[in-house]
Amino acid sequence: MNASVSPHDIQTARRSLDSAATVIVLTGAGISADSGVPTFRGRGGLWKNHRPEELATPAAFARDPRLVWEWYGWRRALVAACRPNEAHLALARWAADRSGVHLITQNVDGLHVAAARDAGTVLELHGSLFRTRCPGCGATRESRESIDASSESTLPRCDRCGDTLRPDVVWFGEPLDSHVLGRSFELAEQTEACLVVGTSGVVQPAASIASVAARAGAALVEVNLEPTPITTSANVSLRGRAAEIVPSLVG
Ligand code: BV8
Ligand code: ZN
Repeated sequence: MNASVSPHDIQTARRSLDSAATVIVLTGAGISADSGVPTFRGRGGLWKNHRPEELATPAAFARDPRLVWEWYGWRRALVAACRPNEAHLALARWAADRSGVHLITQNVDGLHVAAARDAGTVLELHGSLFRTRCPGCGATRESRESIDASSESTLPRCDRCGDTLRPDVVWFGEPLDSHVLGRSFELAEQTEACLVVGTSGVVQPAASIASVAARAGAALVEVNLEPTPITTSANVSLRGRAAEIVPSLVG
């Protein structure tokens, strides 16, 4: 364990999590950093000098579907070579071994699903890199093949209606799936503890899940390399890498 995390803080955090009948775990890109997945706002967050907020939008896809698919194809290939790390695995074991643990992720890398005993227990707020959706007929399907973004004519097409498919992720300016979001806030209202791992707490409405839980009286434990807007509401904020700290908190 790195020096900046005191054993006392770990014990305080463990006590809050173990004594809670229900715990929600909200994760962001930071939990996957130790698997080699670049975060959004960290050093690796840029791609060919494009910021995620520029490319992860309906307008960008309408303007240049080839460029957007080039970015998602690059991310899909990169993430396909990544494996769940000790933080994903410890949370999966914890959710399987005790009742009342609910995993809510902002990530689209599928690593929590890959680690989970029961994939259905993971709420993916922003969709998945490995699913496509058809703007024309709404068909969604699992999709892990590599993307040929060399021209618009080689982009993935719907086998039902022929429209150009899009990644089944939530872009900026798009609403989140109402069931997933509604279930997440319902859990946040009633949970006794909330563990927040590796998110900058910038993207809404996801980041509000933590503040709703804290306002509803939940004990809030944060794991991050740096302070975030969530830190001020946390009972304990542990400074360090998720893959190092999370296994010492759960199970
Ligand atoms: C909505 C999928 C309404 C795509 C993502 C102005 C204009 C337009 C919109 C807005 C606006 N102001 C606010 C908004 C709303 C907007 C928003 O929040 N914008 C932000 C930028 C201010 N939100 C939306 O648009 C949402 N939709 O509001 O719709 C609506 C309602 C009805 C009808 C119509 C519309 C949709 C937001 C979803 C966007 N999609 N992803 C894709 O991935 O390509 S968000 C994207 O950011 C990822 O999902 C990512 O997970 C998420 C959040 O980022 P983080 O996960 O926190 O990652 P980040 O890199 O920021 O931070 C990493 C953290 O980890 C850091 O703190 C770092 O210190 C830490 N860390 C790093 N390494 C480690 C670590 N911690 C521990 N261990 C380590 N090793
Ligand atoms: Zn279609």
